[in-house]
Amino acid sequence: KPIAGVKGSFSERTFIAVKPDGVQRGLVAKVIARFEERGYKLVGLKAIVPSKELAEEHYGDLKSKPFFGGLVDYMTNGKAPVVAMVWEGKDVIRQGRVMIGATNPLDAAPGTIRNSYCQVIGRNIVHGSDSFESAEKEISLWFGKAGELIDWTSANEQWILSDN
Ligand code: IDP
Ligand code: MG
Repeated sequence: KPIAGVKGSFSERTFIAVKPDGVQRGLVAKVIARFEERGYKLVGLKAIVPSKELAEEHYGDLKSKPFFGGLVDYMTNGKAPVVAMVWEGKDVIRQGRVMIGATNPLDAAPGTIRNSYCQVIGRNIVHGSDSFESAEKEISLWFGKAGELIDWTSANEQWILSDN
């Protein structure tokens, strides 16, 4: 099966990260709670100061942007780690983006993570994969080593995922 699970199925997976500003501000538990309480399943979690190479690859599509250097420094300077996670469940890639809210926190809808906890685009505390292809790339980049993702069965599954 693909590393991001099967698109559209209960096994779909997304990469979510609390960025260093979110960790520094003590918001890790708040972000985790949003996903946990919705019934998504945590299948990978670690605190990591990413290498420059990892951050540059992660944000590869933004390489030409004027803020790229600052973005990579902010992610990698070690003033706080990134808390990297993989969450699994129905439509979790798209839902994760909706729960996080718009890139610019001032445009983020009320109730979203960015609306609730931040003000500016350069310190928007959280990352989420924006497509199935991004999820595949990002999960393998951050959790590529064997054994870093855990397959497990939630005892709550039948209560969260049954349609009848
Ligand atoms: P996303 O995080 O909502 O997917 P992207 O456009 O992929 O947004 O940008 C990745 C990250 O780059 C943003 O979350 C933000 O941290 C940073 N970023 C994007 N645009 C700007 C900007 O104009 N100034 C500073 N940082 C930016
Ligand atoms: Mg993005």
